[in-house]
Formats: sequence, structure tokens, C-alpha cells
Amino acid sequence: MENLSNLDYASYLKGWIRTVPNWPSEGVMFRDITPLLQNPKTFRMLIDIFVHRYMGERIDVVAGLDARGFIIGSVLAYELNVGFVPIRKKGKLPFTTVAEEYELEYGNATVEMHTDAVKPGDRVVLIDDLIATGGTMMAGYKLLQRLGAEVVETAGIIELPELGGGELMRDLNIPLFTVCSFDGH
Ligand code: HSX
Repeated sequence: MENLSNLDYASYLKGWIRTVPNWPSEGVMFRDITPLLQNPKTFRMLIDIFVHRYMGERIDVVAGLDARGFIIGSVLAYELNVGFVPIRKKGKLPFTTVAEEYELEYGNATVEMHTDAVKPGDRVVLIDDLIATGGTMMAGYKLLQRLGAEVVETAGIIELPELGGGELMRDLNIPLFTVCSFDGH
């Protein structure tokens, strides 16, 4: 049996994230969370980090970003005994939506949310797997704000500091929590 006492949980979980060089394109070091999710022990530890962080707060809703934010966000919502709402890529939601466009390295992307997904004053945790430029997370944040919700914190598993999103968000006073970060290689 593994000895998990005195463990730095964040470093341990980081060790279960696989780096795939040159994917999806040359020069990109892709941080793959599938090993972390696949192992029942690390999946539970990961979820528990978020549950412990928010279980004492008054949270009304967990909002997850398409698509990996759905995996952790829905389990977190279930454990906190609150509802889950998806923030989806353009064109996927059937009801009335609000939309937010943001810039990618090449071109633009849009995320959408149902207009009745949150109520004014709802206290929300917004979650995704990774923060790179921060564009996706900030677009989700803006949608929630436009609907009158209060984003208690934005949360992710990984921050990539080289891409500047975390720093930008902190400069804008957007609360952000991540389990670990990866510098360069
Ligand atoms: C990736 O891009 C992740 O799953 C996130 O949803 C997003 C993070 O990139 P960025 O918007 O912070 O640059 O597909």
C-alpha cells in the first residue's frame, strides 16, 4: 500500500498529469489530465481538494467550462449538494443564451450559457481543467457576471504561468485557485 501520510497532495497529483510533447502541434507541451482521472485514488484526491476548499463556503452553483470543466465540475457540484450548470462552446445549448466572444492565438471563440442557468446574487464556483491565456475562464466569468451572479472563485487543476492568464486574472482581481502549475518543459 502507498504511504500517503505527510504527502504534498498537489505535488503528488501533478505527478499524475502526463506531458505529451508536440501535441496537438509542434512545440506544444500538452498537459494531459486523463491519467489523473483514470486512477480512482487520484481522481478522489483531486475532487476532495476542491470539496474541502468550498464546503465551508455558501455556494449555490458550480459552473463548468466545456469540456473538461464538466468532468470535475459536475462531481464537485454533486459533492457540495448544489446544482451544476454548463458553459458551452457556441451553438450547443438549446434554450435562450448569453454569449461571450474571446480571442484565441489564431481567431476567436465564443462560449454560451443559458439565461436561466443562474439567478442574480447566486454564489458560483467556476471551474475548468486549465488556465493558459485565461481567455476561456474570463469569458465564463463575464457571462456569470452579466447574469448577476457572484463568482466566489474561479478554479482549475493546472495553471500555465508562461501564458500569462493567471497573472492577468490576478491583476484584474478575479479570484483564482489552481492545484498546480507547469513552467515550460
Ligand atoms: C483548453 O483551453 C482547456 O481545456 C481550457 O478550456 C482552455 C484554456 O485555455 P485559455 O483560454 O486559458 O488560453 O482547451
